[in-house]
Amino acid sequence: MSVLLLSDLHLPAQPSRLRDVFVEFLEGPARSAKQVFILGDLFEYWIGDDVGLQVYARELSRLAALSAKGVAVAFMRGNRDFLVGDAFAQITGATLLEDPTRLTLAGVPTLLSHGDLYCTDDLAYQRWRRISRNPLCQAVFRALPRGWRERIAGNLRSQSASGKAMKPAGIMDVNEGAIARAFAQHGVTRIIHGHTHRPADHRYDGGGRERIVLADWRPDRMEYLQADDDGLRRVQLV
Ligand SMILES: [Mn+2]
Repeated sequence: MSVLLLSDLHLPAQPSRLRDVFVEFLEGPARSAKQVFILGDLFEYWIGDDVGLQVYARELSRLAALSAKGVAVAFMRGNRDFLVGDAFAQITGATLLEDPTRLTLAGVPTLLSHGDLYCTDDLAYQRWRRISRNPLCQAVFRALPRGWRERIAGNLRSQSASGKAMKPAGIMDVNEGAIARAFAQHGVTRIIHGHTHRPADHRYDGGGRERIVLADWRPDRMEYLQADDDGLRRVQLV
């Protein structure tokens, strides 16, 4: 029985091939897995459970069906869907994971994270992260009418897109010092994360430690990571 991991699908609110392939994944390979880990940014944005549960009703019903079948679904919030809340968990049967979470995966002590925590060179982003994760700020945002929240989310997305164009590419990647500290602090030999949209298998200490970066989904590449007794392998859906 395998464990499947994926992140950064960035499913839009509109109909999209990404959404169709995700549903096919839930009705296909996910059904024979033991566990499915979604490590953040499943959604392009999530402005509150009240709206998200409607917009993504089809995907959530398939997640619920998967849970009902006995597949353990775990969801970690990313920087786009950090407002995913208890109603999401209730309706899908998913467990909400803290970021980071340590576990033994395929026999290896492993740390799972969305990944943005370790992008410590991007000081402006880390400042935004602290504000956006503040419970009071979140409560104020959630209380706004839907139209306002959509406008704010839209503005943040375009700011983030223009900000990215201005920033040197390196600062949007993880900081290797922060990664080294995470290996040591959590006593793991493998870290699996997404967020950076730089899918790769990094090895350290002559292969003794590794950092697996999950692939973001785009029209020409949609994949998940499969972990079982034989190790890890990336599986292409598209
Ligand atoms: Mn992200």
